[in-house]
Amino acid sequence: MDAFPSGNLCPVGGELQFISCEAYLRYRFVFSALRLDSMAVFNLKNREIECKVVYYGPGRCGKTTNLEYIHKAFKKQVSGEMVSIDTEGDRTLFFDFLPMELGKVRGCAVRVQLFTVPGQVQYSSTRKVVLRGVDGVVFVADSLEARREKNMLSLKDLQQNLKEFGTSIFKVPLVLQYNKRDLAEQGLPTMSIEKMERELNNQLKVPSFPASALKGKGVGATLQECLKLTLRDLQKQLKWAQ
Ligand SMILES: Nc1nc2c(ncn2[C@@H]2O[C@H](COP(=O)(O)OP(=O)(O)O)[C@@H](O)[C@H]2O)c(=O)[nH]1
Ligand SMILES: [Mg+2]
Repeated sequence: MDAFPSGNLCPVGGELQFISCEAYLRYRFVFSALRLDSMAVFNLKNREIECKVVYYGPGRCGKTTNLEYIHKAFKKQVSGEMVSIDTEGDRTLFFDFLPMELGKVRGCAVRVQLFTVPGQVQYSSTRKVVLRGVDGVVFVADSLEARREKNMLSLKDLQQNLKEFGTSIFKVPLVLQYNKRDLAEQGLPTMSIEKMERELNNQLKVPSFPASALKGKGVGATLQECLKLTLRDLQKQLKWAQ
């Protein structure tokens, strides 16, 4: 993938498309941050670890809004600009990227890269590129009743993609976020937490959080839990704490 064609042609959702110069430059920058191997980068000598957390979920469920809030609210930990690669207004056609530094964990400097995937069904290959080498996943589900099926399809898609990478949705550090809880207050038809738990988390049984990313509610708690699980998993895999 390093050798994508020069000029403004970029592989968008598996197809080559023309994008603006600016979007192309941002694409190149973020692409260099995407890890294409299969594990967190661990520099034993400098005692540094760099891991990757991906926000997954159907289109328009609020993944970009989560990252935007994190960018604003966790200034101390955010170590660079949020880069959003999109070409059509507010819809993420590629992905968003936000780097963070968590400070030292058990003697190791921990850096985290947050990514979002484009949720729309047709961007399946972009989702796979972003998901490769993932260390932890936040699955954002939309509480709107009308998005019920889209949530389930997207969770299935995540399961399938992880399987293709030789891992499993039951093994990867994962948390669920039930987003847009505020819409119920506006009288819009939303699903109850119990229903979402039953439909999305019955087998997974992972931590889940109600949220309103637009208002920042539940965003920090979701990320914190995902980072906790991710770091615990990496500690086990890399044995860095011993
Ligand atoms: N009411 C409400 N709207 C939200 C919330 N989170 C996101 N949105 C809106 O939903 C739309 C899609 O959000 P976006 O973050 O772009 O979704 P993405 O496709 O998953 O990245 C935008 O108009 C957001 O403002 C929320 O918690 N409550
Ligand atoms: Mg987006």
